[in-house]
Amino acid sequence: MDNWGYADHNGPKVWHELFPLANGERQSPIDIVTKAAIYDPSLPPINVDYDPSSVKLIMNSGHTFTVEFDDGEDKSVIRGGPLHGSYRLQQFHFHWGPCDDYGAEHKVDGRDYPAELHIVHWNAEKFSSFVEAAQNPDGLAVLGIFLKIGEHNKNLERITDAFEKITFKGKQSSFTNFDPSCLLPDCKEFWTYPGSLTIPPLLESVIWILLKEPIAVSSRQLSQFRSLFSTTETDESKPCCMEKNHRPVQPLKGRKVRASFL
Ligand code: B30
Ligand code: ZN
Repeated sequence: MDNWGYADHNGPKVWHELFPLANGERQSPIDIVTKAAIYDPSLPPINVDYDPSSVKLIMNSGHTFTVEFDDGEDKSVIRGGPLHGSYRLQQFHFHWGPCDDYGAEHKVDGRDYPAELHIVHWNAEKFSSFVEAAQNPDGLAVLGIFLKIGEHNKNLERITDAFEKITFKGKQSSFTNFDPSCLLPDCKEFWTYPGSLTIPPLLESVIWILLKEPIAVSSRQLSQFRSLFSTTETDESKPCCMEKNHRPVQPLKGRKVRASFL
């Protein structure tokens, strides 16, 4: 395997060759079996407190695009749910597939959604950097939101309008005044379970919080995601689009999924 990716020769099936954690005990994503989830009435509601001035830039990482935040102080945080204390917002990104039938990472009762938003936070009360947090079992909290096909999503326009500046891998562009809570659904009911990063190095440090209610985006908006390049502007190899970037579901291995709702 050269660099990891999502093609046959470097995709999720062979990640374990370089990242043995791929076969670990708390890997993500998973299929949420709703009947097996345990209702936990002691789970507080999720509380997001984001400052739109903390956003810094949008960039093409070659495997997705990320919108990144200034995480040098507690400007934007998430609290509540399964979390002890506050977790600081670092970035958000999406996963999608080659068509509108699948592309999310988590499933619900075997059902596929076409894409999934991940809002990534780290525990700055216990750890001094994202990198340190990512090496600890309670270091990261990722809020996951399913996307379904429906009406055009106005709140995504700021993001897709920036794509012309980040067409190729490695490109970045400044991004200002954006509050990702505008991308959340009205209902904040969630499932939660202990898992991992869904890309190498697949570290087992993520407390997953998955909202039950999806948000709607248009089919055209998802095709804009697929138009980004996973290659650099000057790549020797042939130009490639990011047509898919989702990891398949992984074994539960005895973990319990909790639900905030009955
Ligand atoms: S996920 O939500 O489990 N898909 C990272 C954060 C969350 C997830 C996956 C990865 C992460 O921060 N990775 C290390 C940082 N990245 C930069 C980035 O966010 O774009 C370095 C890298 O991998 O090259 Cu990708
Ligand atoms: Zn992700």
